[in-house]
Amino acid sequence: GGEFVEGRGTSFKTISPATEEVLAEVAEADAADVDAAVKAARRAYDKVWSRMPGRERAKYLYRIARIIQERGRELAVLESLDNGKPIKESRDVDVPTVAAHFFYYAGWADKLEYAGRGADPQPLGVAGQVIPWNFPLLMLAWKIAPALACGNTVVLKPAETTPLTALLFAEICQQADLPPGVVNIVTGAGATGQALVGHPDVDKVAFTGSTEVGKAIARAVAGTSKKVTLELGGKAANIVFDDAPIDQAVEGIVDGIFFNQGHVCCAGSRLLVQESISEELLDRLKRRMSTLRMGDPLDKNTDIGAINSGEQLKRIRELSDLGDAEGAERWEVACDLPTKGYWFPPTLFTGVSQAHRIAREEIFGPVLSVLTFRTPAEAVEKANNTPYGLSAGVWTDKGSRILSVAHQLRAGVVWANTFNKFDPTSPFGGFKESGYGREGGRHGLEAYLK
Ligand code: TAP
Repeated sequence: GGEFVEGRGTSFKTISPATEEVLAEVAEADAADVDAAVKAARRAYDKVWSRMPGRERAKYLYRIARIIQERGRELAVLESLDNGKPIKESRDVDVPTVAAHFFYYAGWADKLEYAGRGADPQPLGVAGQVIPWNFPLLMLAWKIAPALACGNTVVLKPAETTPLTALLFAEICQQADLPPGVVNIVTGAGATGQALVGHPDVDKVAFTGSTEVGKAIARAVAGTSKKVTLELGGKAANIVFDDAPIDQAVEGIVDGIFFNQGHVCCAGSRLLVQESISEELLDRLKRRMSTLRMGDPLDKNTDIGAINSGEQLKRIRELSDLGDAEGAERWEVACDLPTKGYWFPPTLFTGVSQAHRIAREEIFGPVLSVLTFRTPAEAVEKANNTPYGLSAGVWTDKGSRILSVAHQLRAGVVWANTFNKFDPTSPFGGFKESGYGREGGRHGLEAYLK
């Protein structure tokens, strides 16, 4: 607790997905390292953190939030280097939202009696948290800020391809004089995550990632007293009605699927457009897509960065090729792709049917599947025809239609005339195979309190 130590496993390299250059060699934590981290977290929980008054815990969270702001540039550059996302996103979206999350939950630390869990809610203990590579620092904030505010200590495993900002965050915890053992970061791949989730002294498991691994985790903790929250995949419908403000909708569609290269669990990856306007909308959408600039993530003008890993690129290619094979029509932005690194051009498929795999499976890349509908009832039926239920978008000029359609959509978050808006005060989470539990807002506290 409180210091950097060598891992016992073999080390692994993390690379820049834009250039394939090695950025750093990272220690892999094995089961013994995970055990040491959980023990450190348990000691810190028993001796310091759970006993500390909320107003004192809040001071540490505020301090961390302020250091994140102060070191925002460094964090943004590191995130873009390791993840491949454009600097304008890491600088203007990820890092400010991370700081906002810590500020927000700092405010809750001494007001937990208003969390809706009784007069004197208690923390759960040690939280084991496993996060993905698409928003490395933001997912860390979503997990760590509410856990600490409620008085829990944490052991967090970042994804294998994006460990660097979590390690810088560990340094920030040192800088904030956070008591040793309150936050522990263990780097590694799936086996490290498995060891953490399965550790007998972990009281709470929080996971964000694929539905497949989420299900494995649910099975692993079944029959134990561990509390679990799972934030899994999505295949969100972005529904555009014929009375929608078209230019705004086009911006929302682009933001919905091309933000962060489409590596977004709540991405608007299925466009449902009303038949009468589909031709016009698609013309404008293609024109807008042609203006997107793809390239160096560290260039401030870049809109689309690199795909996070060779493995993910392979998966995007495979699913897109399946789209061709199933008879959908591919259109992609014509552009020269860099020779090094992992790149996939912004792409859309028309002529997609609900049975196509590109309409059903999470591609997790810059690929949009376009379907059409005639009536609001048909739109709702198609939107809900998915095993997932994380988010959805509705574009229309009519307030009454927004309310009626949103009410019928089986999705945790429904955006109206906007998309991909995040705020720490607002709960986020899924229906069906998108998982259970909420992160953010007052609801986000429930996952970390008895
Ligand atoms: P996952 O395998 O689910 O990875 C998420 C996290 O879980 C990573 O830290 C991963 O470690 C860890 N992990 C893997 N196996 C584990 C296990 N058995 N027990 C505990 N932890 C385990 O996702 P991925 O492989 O990165 O991506 C696969 C697909 O999942 C993507 O193509 C995409 O469709 C989807 N995905 C969804 C999301 C969200 S937010 N919904 C996020 C990422 C990916 P390592 O990665 O270090 O091996």
